[in-house]
Amino acid sequence: MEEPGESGVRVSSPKHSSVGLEGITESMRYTLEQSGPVRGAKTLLALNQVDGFDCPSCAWADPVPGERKKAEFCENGAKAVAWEATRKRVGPDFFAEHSVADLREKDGHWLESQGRLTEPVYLGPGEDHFTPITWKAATTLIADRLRGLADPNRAVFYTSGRTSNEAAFVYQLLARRLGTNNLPDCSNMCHESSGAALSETIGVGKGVVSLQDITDYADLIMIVGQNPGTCHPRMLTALEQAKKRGARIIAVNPLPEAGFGRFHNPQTVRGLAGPGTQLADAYLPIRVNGDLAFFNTLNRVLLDREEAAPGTVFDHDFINRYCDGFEQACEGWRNVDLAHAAQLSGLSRRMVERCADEVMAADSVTVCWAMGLTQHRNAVPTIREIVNFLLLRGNVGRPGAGPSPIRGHSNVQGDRTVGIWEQMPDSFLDKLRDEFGFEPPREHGKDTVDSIRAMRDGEVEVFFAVGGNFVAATPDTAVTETAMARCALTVNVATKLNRTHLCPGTEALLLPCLGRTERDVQETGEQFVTVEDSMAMVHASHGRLLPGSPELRSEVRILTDLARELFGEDDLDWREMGADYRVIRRHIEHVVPGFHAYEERVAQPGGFVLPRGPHDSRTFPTETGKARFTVNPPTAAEVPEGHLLLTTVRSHDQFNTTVYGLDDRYRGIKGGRHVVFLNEDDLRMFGVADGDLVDLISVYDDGERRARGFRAVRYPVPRGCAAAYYPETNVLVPLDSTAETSNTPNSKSIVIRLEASE
Ligand SMILES: Nc1nc2c(c(=O)[nH]1)N[C@H]1C(S)=C(S)[C@@H](COP(=O)(O)OP(=O)(O)OC[C@H]3O[C@@H](n4cnc5c(=O)[nH]c(N)nc54)[C@H](O)[C@@H]3O)O[C@H]1N2
Ligand SMILES: Nc1nc2c(c(=O)[nH]1)N[C@H]1C(S)=C(S)[C@@H](COP(=O)(O)OP(=O)(O)OC[C@H]3O[C@@H](n4cnc5c(=O)[nH]c(N)nc54)[C@H](O)[C@@H]3O)O[C@H]1N2
Ligand SMILES: [Mo]
Repeated sequence: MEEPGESGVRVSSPKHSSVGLEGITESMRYTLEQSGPVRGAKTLLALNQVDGFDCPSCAWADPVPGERKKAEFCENGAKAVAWEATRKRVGPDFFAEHSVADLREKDGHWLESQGRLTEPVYLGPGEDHFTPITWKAATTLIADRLRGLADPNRAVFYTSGRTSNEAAFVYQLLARRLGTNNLPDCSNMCHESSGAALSETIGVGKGVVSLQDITDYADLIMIVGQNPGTCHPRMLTALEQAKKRGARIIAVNPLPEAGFGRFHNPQTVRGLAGPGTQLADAYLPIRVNGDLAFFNTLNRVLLDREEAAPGTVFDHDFINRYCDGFEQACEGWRNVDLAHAAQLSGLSRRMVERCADEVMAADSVTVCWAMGLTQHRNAVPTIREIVNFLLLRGNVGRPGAGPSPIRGHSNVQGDRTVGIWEQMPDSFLDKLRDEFGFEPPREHGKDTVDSIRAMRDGEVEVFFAVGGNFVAATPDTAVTETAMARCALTVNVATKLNRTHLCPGTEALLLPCLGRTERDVQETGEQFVTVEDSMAMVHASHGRLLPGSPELRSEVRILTDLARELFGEDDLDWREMGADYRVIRRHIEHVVPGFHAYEERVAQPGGFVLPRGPHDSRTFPTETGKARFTVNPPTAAEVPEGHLLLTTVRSHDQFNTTVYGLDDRYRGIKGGRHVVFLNEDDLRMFGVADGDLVDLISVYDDGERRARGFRAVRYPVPRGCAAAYYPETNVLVPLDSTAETSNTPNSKSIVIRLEASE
């Protein structure tokens, strides 16, 4: 692949502070470049406002209406919006000029920089250029192919988390009406492990903490395996608010991320001109995948203290009344080999004791986490152990306390809520049956990894994606690309061209859709959509800009038109749903708990919050009706002598597979992404100098995989650990290396060795 401008990576020291003036100038530069001054300003000012659109970047929650700033966005939100609002276009001339084979030589950054897709295009068997096709012909073709399947399970329907509640609901309805639960989504690679651990232990598969819990109440906020400075920048403002009222913050991360240091709030003069606010009070440089060992040790230390002075550490009233499994869990902690656990975590007993002091001094503790925890073999036990930690001191269901997985894509949580999941519970499927009068399939569908396996094995013929970049985001790139090519038909609904579109099946369709910033006008007038953020707030998003091309269709409309073609006009009220999104919201209201009076409540400024039993009333809808302690003995990935454990991270200049630029300002990297961060002593031991080019070779049961030409960068990562950027490193992640229970790819626990590049 061509890597423009990657020859000259420049490295400087990592930063110890975040945002400030550079954050503002960066977002302005990118906005002006992409959208120009007028379109740019118009979009930025509507971003995250009550009557504007929801930021298409991360899922961080918005402040209550009265407390929003004029500019309620961050540098990365601004980039995401400018990316969508760009004036550049990929029209029919583009595809006439470039063959698919030519385009495959380009990297993702180049592909997306070409601009917005403008009209539907088709690639026929054996052809090498996409050519224009009408919406009608495209829809008929897909319906024909789907109808022709011997079994509906020979189709998979992938969703990326930008899809609105309305489009997602219609999409899952279409798949289930067809007869399949094959609804893999990006969540399978993201917070699936959180969902699995939380459902089992507290009965709700998502976070149960509100924004106010963090800003106004938490005494101690632990940020584990999450990089808020880059991935959830508006969280820094919330953390600053918390700090100002005296909250303490502990960061647990193998990399000392800039967002843990001094925060220069771009919204205030003091933030820009003054010394800023130091966010983290303590930083624990944990080894990659050392978190289960760390939380086991922390819980054991708390147990020892409780046993030394009974009744002073644990919240026995809470434990007795609301929990089960406590005694077995204590037994588990007594059996922990502390010396071994310290080896796995890389954290000394003293560090853990100090952390326990902070915990005991706090009346309320919130634990926030993201991908640093979810993408390991033992991710689910790790998160269960965090729940144990919180339960011990009653830190669930009171102000400022609880587990808070910080979600990624802006509506990934909402998509799940309205049915995008290959294993929705029977209660949902029953409601769907009652609402629409057909029997939905009950057999669980395929998640992302199983979909790839099925495509590889010739068991799937149609791959349909609403958004995302499947082949770049998923593991084992070579395997996935070959698997995709085995499909008879691949359909991608997208805003911009990406690698996945260039891995066509025998036939392929690329269907351009409206983005969230754009006006969506249907038969009954202008529509809005709704989304749910990380804190379970549901609110409206109104597009403001003129569509990037008159041919663009909304995701909802593309799907309802397909359903009409597929099932006929006498089937469900597809036509009405496409013409008026209120009809879809009414269906959601009937099917999904918590959406009563949807239309009225979402019209309120700021929207409404979905019920969260554990948070609101200490109700735990688990199997036993109680919050559950579990036993999760410490484990970590085994790393043979001479090998390292590689974690894959996002740079400051990307949104998942979308690469905005080649810099990672906070980590001191400029002009390239093929870098690997290594500890000084490891460099010495392997005889590699800072600046050398190395190949990364992953080692797994089924053989080795290689990623070539990474510049070694001396960096303060713990010994035995390494970090490099995703998605370039996905070639190294074996398809079969996944987390227990959640089947999430282990993309943050990759055993590698280094070789000098040729
Ligand atoms: N700008 C921007 N914003 C984004 C995204 C983006 O790509 N760019 N992506 C969105 C999405 S979909 C998601 S899911 C989120 C992702 O948000 P994050 O999870 O914050 O993003 P990652 O870069 O994957 O970083 C994981 C963090 O965990 C640390 N880490 C790695 N391994 C371990 C480990 O074993 N233990 C611990 N304790 N820490 C570890 C890394 O050093 C890093 O700081 O962000 C969302 N927001
Ligand atoms: N090694 C490694 N792999 C990972 C991760 C990791 O940390 N390490 N993280 C995982 C995580 S957390 C996630 S969430 C996945 C992300 O996986 P995906 O969600 O599949 O990937 P994205 O890069 O977010 O998708 C970007 C594409 O979405 C399309 N798009 C953008 N906006 C819209 C829209 O409004 N509508 C439609 N229809 N299309 C749109 C554009 O064409 C763009 O190219 O990757 C996972 N893969
Ligand atoms: Mo994600």
